[in-house]
Amino acid sequence: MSDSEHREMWEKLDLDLNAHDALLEVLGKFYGDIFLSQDNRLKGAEYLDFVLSEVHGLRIKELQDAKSQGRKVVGSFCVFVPEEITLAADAIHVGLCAGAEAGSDLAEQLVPRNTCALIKSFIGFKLAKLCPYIESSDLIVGETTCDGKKKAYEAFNDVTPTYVMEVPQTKTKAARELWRTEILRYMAEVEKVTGKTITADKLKQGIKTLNNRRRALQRLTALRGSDPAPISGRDALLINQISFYDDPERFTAKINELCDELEARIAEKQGVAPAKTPRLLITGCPMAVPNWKLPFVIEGSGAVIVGEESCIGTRSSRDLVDESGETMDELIDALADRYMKIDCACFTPNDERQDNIADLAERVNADGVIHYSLLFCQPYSHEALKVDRTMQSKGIPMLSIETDYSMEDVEQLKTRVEAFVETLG
Ligand code: BJ8
Repeated sequence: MSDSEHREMWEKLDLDLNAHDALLEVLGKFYGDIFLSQDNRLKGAEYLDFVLSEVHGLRIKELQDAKSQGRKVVGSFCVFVPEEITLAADAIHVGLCAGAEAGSDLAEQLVPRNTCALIKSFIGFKLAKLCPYIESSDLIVGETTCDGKKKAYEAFNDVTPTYVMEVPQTKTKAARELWRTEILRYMAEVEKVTGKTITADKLKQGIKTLNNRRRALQRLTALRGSDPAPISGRDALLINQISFYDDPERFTAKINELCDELEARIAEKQGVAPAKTPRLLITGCPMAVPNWKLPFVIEGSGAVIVGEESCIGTRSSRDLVDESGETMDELIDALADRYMKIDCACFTPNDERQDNIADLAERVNADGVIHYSLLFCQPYSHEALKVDRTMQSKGIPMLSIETDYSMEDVEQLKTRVEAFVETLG
């Protein structure tokens, strides 16, 4: 696509072209410094570079082309929204979580200052007219997870209609029933927006497509257990981030190719850092595009990241949906069961997350854990204390970090992370 075609498309989406140009310029520079500067990158990273370079270009064009053929676009903010239902209605599902500070000052007109950066970011991107994904969405789906998001969707609904799913806060039988009902309610909404009837066959196909995407990501997670680490944490995070934007079938094929390359690397004992480099697992809040600050700091401090226990990480790929059901009832049950396994810190109690982190730390051979909470995120800040105790009991050192999207604390973070990495050496 030429520059003028890009601009014409963005103009039609009513983006603020000047602000959008400035955003893309900063992002391009960031991307170069953080990703393209890496040594020993995989050949498969060309796919990542291409998708990111076209994240506001060709991918948006694909969405517009699909819309002109009558397909709908659904945008969501949380891994609780069952994408299988969206696919079963032949719609396209994209993640809307934003990981940049742009527009945050505008967001503070709608939500309090002491709201986490992730929430301010998605509101800010809408108010500042910066996000072509929000502008392409025919249905925007929120969810009742943390209090910050719940209240933010009320305010957001005044700006753009937002459909909200009720996510339970416990894992009781009654909570599971509520969630099953919510899946059916979402299905009815998607059918209304798309004008399509979701059949059991279509749903089963959607489940298979997304399970295959999860399997490719599970394969990647397993390969990262090797020493030397065959892929950087930055590139692995980028893969997880792209999984929320790109076409699921194309993504799965590309990540499986990349995993083939990783296997060959592992067989030759090659890696992105020498064997015995301190290996860190990141756990906590999701890191939405382009939130790459902490991984950049960590991997610039002599460590390599070998796993991400977060929604933009193993939480979204760990559990598959049972594919054996044939009837609509069986398939909806399978979806309800799978989604109720998500161990978001918004649940109480949420003990399975402790076990899942310990299990992942063991599988990827982590020497240490960095718990990452966004400032003002109550659920994850609370659980950081618990994760620390769990890690202590396993003899795995942990560093707890609270930060936001600003670059002001980068030097301070570097000092803390370097000191932590030294203790692991
Ligand atoms: S399932 S983690 S994607 S809710 S950082 S907005 S929790 S104050 S993002 Fe999440 Fe779904 Fe849970 Fe995953 Fe609130 Fe915390 Fe902000 Fe957060």
